[in-house]
Amino acid sequence: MTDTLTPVLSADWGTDRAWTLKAYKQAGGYSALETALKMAPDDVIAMVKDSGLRGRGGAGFPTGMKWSFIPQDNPKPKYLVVNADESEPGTCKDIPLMMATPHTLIEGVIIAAHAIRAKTAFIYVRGEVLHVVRRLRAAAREAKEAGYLGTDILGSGIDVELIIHAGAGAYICGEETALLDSLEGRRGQPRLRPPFPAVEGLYASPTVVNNVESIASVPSIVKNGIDWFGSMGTEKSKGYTLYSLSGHVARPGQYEAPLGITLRELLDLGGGMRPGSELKFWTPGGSSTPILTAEHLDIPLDYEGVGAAGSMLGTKALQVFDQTTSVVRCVLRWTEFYKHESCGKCTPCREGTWWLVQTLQRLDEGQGKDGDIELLLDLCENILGRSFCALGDGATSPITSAIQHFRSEFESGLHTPSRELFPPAASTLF
Ligand code: L3W
Ligand code: SF4
Repeated sequence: MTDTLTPVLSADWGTDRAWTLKAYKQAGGYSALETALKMAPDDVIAMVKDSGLRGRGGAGFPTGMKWSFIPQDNPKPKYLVVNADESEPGTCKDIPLMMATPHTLIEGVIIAAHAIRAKTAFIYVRGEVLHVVRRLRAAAREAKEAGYLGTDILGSGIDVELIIHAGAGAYICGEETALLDSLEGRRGQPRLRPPFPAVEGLYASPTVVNNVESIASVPSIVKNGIDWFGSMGTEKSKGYTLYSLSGHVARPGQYEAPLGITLRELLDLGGGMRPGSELKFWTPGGSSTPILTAEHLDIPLDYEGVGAAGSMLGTKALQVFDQTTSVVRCVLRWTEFYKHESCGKCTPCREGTWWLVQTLQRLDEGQGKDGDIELLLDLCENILGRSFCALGDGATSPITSAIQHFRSEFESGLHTPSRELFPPAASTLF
């Protein structure tokens, strides 16, 4: 099955000192930039649009289309902001990418900035990962000294300054408008959309916000062409992508494979479930996407296939759980995370996540009250679609889907603690 892997972004992760400019150039790095700088900005946008590249941060929005929304008749400066605030539970693809080959991202940044005519670009990095900030800053220095950043890049007359910004460690700052508030020096809280950032973003100027993996995918498209990119993946979800496989699997880690691969195939690549483990439930994209079960092992991992199964592809963070895992406890852990990370701006999420945790705690302790399952569903109904941003909606996904697939475990919470049904000693995760 190993021929199913399509290492592109991860191709050089094992190379000696892959993060240096020297190693990157030896692997053909920055040749795509040279090509792109000779292209008209609109032609770069058209190429990315025609490639079918979709945002890799969770929503799958077409990247080239987002770039084309930047109003070029607006006299304000244009900005490119890379969302490197990777915090979705289970998601661990952008950080390894930035650590292993930061120049892939920087090359993508310069090409994207050229396309949207931005002279200033930012990479907003999750605050907890200072090692990533240092690595990116060192790579940006190298790139600048080599003439890839700054003024008159490679004699093209094009200028791009890159600023690496460290956040302060809040999950909500991965929401694009909260990220922009934070970058402007304010407390990170989501803004009302529309206007979308493409029209009114950083400093009320047109701004493209893209995920690390989306921008890092651009050089390979410029270098190898759209037919090459489209030869992988499915009709509507083209290309390859990084899947983060974790949990009760034999070899957790990053697997770069085409969109549309199934979990069964990915598990084969990851050595299968751990000895003695049977698949009980899994999430396709972090904890904000509804959980799926063993029934869904053969759905294509693309935006359409996962959507049709009642979930979302999200960040492609596949967390796999076996029969020793208590669904109630797992969902409680995720909900505690959302309660902690709720920014507090809107009532349904701020108050609702608090109530969800209280109720789930009772069920986890085997002290649930009659009507607690209905209470959970009612709370979720009042959060979903009534919250200001996707965090509130995401908090409801694991709960409603878990009740749908494992209602009897929640019913057991009316009298039996999870730890008795699923002794922690038997599980290697909780
Ligand atoms: C201009 C329009 N731009 C949409 C842009 C919009 C954004 C992109 C997608 O949430 C999901 C969320 C998490 N004119 C536009 C337009 N845009 N219409 O397109 O927008 P949207 O609203 O569909 O999604 P989003 O707000 O970007 C992302 C889910 O991902 N998720 C969490 C991810 C967390 C991380 C992390 O920790 N790093 O990635 C996991 O599933 O729940 O549903 O740029 O401006 N008419
Ligand atoms: Fe803040 Fe939650 Fe409301 Fe989003 S849904 S604005 S995180 S309180």
